[in-house]
Amino acid sequence: MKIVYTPSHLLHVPKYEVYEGEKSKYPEVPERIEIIANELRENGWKDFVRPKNYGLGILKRIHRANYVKMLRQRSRNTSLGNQSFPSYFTRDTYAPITNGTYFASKWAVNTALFGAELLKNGERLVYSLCRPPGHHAESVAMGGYCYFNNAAAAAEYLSDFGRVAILDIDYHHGNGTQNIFYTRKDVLYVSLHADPDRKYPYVAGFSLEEGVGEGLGYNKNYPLSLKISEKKYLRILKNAIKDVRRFAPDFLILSAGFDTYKKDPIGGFGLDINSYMKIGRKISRLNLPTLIIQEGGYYVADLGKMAISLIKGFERR
Ligand code: Q9C
Ligand code: ZN
Repeated sequence: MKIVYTPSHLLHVPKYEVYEGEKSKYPEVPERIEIIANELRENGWKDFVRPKNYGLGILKRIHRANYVKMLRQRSRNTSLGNQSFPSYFTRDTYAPITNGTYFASKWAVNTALFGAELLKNGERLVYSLCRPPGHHAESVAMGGYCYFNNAAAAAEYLSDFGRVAILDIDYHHGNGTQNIFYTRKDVLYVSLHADPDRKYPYVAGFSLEEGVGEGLGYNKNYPLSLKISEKKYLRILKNAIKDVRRFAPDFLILSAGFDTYKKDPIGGFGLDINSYMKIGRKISRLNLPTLIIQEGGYYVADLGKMAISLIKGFERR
């Protein structure tokens, strides 16, 4: 398995998020990716590759040009050590812009695109260590620690070469990814996530959201109870996997968030480290070229263990 990694994400370090008007510690920290990368390396996964630069072509197929330009300019105009929030272009107060945000976000997209190109060229399993995460980023809006939608960029790239399914197992619904592909039938979006009636992003992720126009039937949401057990989770995952199989895609993109872990400070279903191996194994039985895109996960100390568990599930069939 190839692992796509770049240190560019280290330049994106927001100081705080704003919650109900109060500042609080920013959970989406650089250590998240560093821990995963280090533990993979120490445990024998040594095939690390650096992404190349893909420019703005694919990015502008999923985000509007003025949004991309806004993030570039705003990042440049935010001095080191400061952060700001754009008014029109955000959904919430969880995605502050720092000086390095545009740079890091663009390279997170390059990290996803490099993984996508590897799949196109015949790789069976690739892990793109994207940071910042992407699945909350919509065409013209950042939010939920996300700026550019990495998984959507990879899907857009691969959609030129075949049918693409995105399976999103982050704790939160990927409103951005859903939104970007909502009218399309060549990219399937399937998500398991905490019930949006109770959890972020609150306004999307309900089961009645099934796509629109040509895209009707190509969007599937599984909102879950906040205290769901591993057993029940795996049962619903099985249904999601069936949706993917029925679609018969050429490529699978797995939006992988580890905030479903029972100790996660933001999310937390009844899942343990070992659950990710079971999840990986089930998904691997689809036998599809698969690109794993890193999304959330905030119990930093155990992120490496969760990543290794997931990959073991994929590699031992
Ligand atoms: N502290 C991802 O996992 N909720 N984003 C903040 C108040 C925002 C999560 C709650 C959650 C965003 C990629
Ligand atoms: Zn999440």
